[in-house]
Amino acid sequence: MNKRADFPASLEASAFWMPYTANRQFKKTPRLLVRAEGMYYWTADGRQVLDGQAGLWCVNAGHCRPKIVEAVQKQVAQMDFAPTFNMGHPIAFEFADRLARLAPERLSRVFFTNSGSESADTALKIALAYHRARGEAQRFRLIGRERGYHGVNFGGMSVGGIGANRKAFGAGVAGVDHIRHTHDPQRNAFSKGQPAHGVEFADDLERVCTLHDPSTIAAVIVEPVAGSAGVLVPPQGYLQRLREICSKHGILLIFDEVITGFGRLGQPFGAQRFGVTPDLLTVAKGMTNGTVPMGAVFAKDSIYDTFMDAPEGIELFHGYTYSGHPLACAAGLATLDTYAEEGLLTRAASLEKAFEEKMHSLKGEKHVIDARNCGLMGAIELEPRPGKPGARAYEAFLKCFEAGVLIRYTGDTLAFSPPLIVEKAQIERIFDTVRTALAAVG
Ligand code: PXG
Ligand code: PLP
Repeated sequence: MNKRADFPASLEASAFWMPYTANRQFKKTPRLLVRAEGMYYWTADGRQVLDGQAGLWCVNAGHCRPKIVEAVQKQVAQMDFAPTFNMGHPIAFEFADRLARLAPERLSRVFFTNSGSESADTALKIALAYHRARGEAQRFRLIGRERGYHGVNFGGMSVGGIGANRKAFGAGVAGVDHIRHTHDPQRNAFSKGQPAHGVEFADDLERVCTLHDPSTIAAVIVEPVAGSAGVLVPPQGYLQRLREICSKHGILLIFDEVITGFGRLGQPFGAQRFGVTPDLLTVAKGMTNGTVPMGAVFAKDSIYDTFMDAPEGIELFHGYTYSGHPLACAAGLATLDTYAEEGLLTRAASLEKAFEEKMHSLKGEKHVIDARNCGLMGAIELEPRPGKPGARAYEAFLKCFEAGVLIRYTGDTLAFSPPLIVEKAQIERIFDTVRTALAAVG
C-alpha cells in the first residue's frame, strides 16, 4: 500500500484548484484514492472501494492492467516524446491504423487530440474547413442539443447544452444554435433501453433548418447517449431520423462518443449499436483506458479526401503539441490488445440485461423517479429535496462511498458505468449498496 504518512492533515490550504468540484467543501472532508487494481480503488486510509464509474467513464478494462502498464513503462524509457508536426514516429501510424479497423464503416481517418474537449473542438473545426474546401464557406453554423456535453473548450462549450457549464463564460462561439433535448419523463420514465416515445424530437432539426436556411449549417453534434446530463438514451428511431435530415440538407452529423466509444454500449461504438453512421466521430477516455490522456476524431474517407484534393501544402491548419504522443499511443495499442483478448468491446451486451434488471429493481425505492439504461451505462434520478437540488444525490453518493462503492452523482441523478470487466456479483453489490444508501437519505 502506497500510504503517505507525510500527507498533510488538512488540505484546506492546498494549491490544487480542483476541477468541477466544490473546492471548499471537498478540502474540509477530502476523499483520497491512492491505489487501483482491476475493479477496485484503495483509499488513503486503506479501504477498498468498488469502482462503479470506471474512474470517470474511462477505465473500461479496469485499473492498472499489466499489459498497458508495461507498454507505457517501456515507451517512456525508449522515447518520451517526439513531434508529429512534420515528423513522425511509427506507433502513431500503427495506432491510427488499428483504430481505423475498429471504426464504423468508412470512418477510417484518425486525427489525434488529448481529450474529449479537444476532440469536440477539432471535429467542429474540421466540419467548417471541409465545407470551405468544397466551396461552401457559407456553412458556418454549428448545431448542438440541449443537455449535450462536449467538453469545456470554447467550441464544445458553445454547442453544449447544460446551462451551468455555459452561464459564467460569455457569448461563446458565434453561429451556434441548439435543437431540443430528448428527455421526456412523462412518457418514458423507467424505460429499459431505448424509450418508445420521441422519434419526433429529431424533427426539431427541421425547425432550426427553416429558421436559419439549411445551406448555412455546417454540422450537428450529438452524443448518441447523453452522458453528463444523466444518461439520456435516444428514443427509438431518433438517431436514424437525425441522420436522414442531415443527409437531406448536406449537413455533417458528428457523434460525440467520448463516453459511448470503446465498448460501453456493447459494440465498439454507439454508431454500430444504433446502426447509424455519422460523418465525424469523437472519442477519448476509453481509447487509452484512461491511462494516458488522449482523444481522437474519426473522419469519413470522403472528408479526408476533400482536404487531400487541395494543392500541395498543409491541408488542415490544426493540431496539438501532443497529438499522437508516444506514451498515449503505446497505452492505446496495449489497450486495444487488452480489449480484444478479453472480448471487452462486446462484453457489455452480455451483461446488459443483468445490469438493467438490477438497476430497475430500484424502482419503488424512496425518492426514485426514473431509471434509464443502455449497455453498461445507467442512471437513476431522484426527486430533488425541496429547495435543495442535488442534496439527495450527494448524500447518497457519500453513503455509497462510505460503504465501499464509488458511483457518480450529478444534479439529482446517480450514474453508473462500471469497468467492462465487471462481474454480475459486483453489479449486484453496486445496486444493493445504492438501495441501502437511499433508505438512509432523508
Ligand atoms: N464529450 C463527451 C460526450 C463527454 O462525455 C467530453 C466530451 C470532454 O472530455 P474531456 O476528456 O475533455 O473531459 C466528455 C467528458 C460526468 C463527466 O460524470 C463526464 C465527462 C467528464 C467528466 C465527468 O458527467 N465527459
Ligand atoms: N500557447 C502557447 C504560447 C504555445 O506555444 C502553444 C503551443 O506551442 C500552445 C499554447 C498550445 O499548446 P498545445 O499544443 O499543447 O495545445
